[in-house]
Amino acid sequence: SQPIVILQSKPDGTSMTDSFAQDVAIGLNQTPKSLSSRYFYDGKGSELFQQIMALPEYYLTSCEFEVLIAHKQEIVNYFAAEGFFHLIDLGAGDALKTKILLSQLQKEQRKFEYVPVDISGDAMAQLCQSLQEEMPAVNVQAVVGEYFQALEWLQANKAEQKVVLFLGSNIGNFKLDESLAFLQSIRSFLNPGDKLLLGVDLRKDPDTILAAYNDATGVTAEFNINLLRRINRELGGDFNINRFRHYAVYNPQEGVMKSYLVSKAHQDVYIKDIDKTFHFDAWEAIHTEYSHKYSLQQVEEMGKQSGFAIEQVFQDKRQYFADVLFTV
Ligand code: AVJ
Repeated sequence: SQPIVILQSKPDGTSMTDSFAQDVAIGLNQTPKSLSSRYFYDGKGSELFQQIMALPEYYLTSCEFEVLIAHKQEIVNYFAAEGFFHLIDLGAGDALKTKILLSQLQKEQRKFEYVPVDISGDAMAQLCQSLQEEMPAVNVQAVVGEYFQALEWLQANKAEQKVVLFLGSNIGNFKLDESLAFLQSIRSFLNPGDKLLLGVDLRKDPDTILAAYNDATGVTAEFNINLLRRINRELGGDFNINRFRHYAVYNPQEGVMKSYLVSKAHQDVYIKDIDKTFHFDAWEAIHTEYSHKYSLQQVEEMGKQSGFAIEQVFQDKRQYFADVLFTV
């Protein structure tokens, strides 16, 4: 069988490109304007995100590495004790962190299939190739698609034993009600004994959080602005990217980092594929991303409200980050 399944179309039959154009048209027509962070991850965006993960300011990745390396043995001990299971990795990306668990599972000669899911086809192709080279014995079934398509995959394989990974604080991109709905829908496709390992960024000094989204070298700014470049490339937009700037701000009461693209001048932008001109006032902002930070009580409560119980919490030494193991 092919190692990569590409789920290109949405349930209503429209393609991903159609929905990108549609979502951009809707988002830029709204007041206030917004674009979804799910569109950050084209080939260039995935590459930029890999650079972000290597930044000294972006503590999330090194903290989660620390957690997984320190606790890999204990973590995989909780995974489906007997028999074959599917390890479903939502938003796998380059899967550098997951590879820590994969090599531990391999070392213990556990029987499983690895199912990485990501919206970036480039990322999944690269991942399949690197796994083929580094861990040829691991069975891989990559899925290129959005989270809801991963949920369909879960539904189709409902009877199997499953461990779902949702690492890297990817859940932080959802609004709070969406994250609950998403966890509930994962839960509905799991059986007693199945697990969810959820990576969450914890609340901490606001300056530490702020710096992670305003790095000195400007990679995060480039990552945000790439969304406008992508609209230019794929939808025939004429954004002058020099006339927009990255702005990211943390709200310590809501525990959320909000990222924006701010128009530095009064300007009009034409997007050919939408055949529309969008007007920007000077200093008008497009909201592009939420990155939620949680308290452990909040995480426990989210789990409870979606039918999960905490089995164990794994943390780094500074307690910046947590990988929370939930069980059904
Ligand atoms: C991949 C969603 C976890 O929100 O921290 C990094 C993406 N945005 N820098 C995050 C991101 C800006 C990241 N997640």
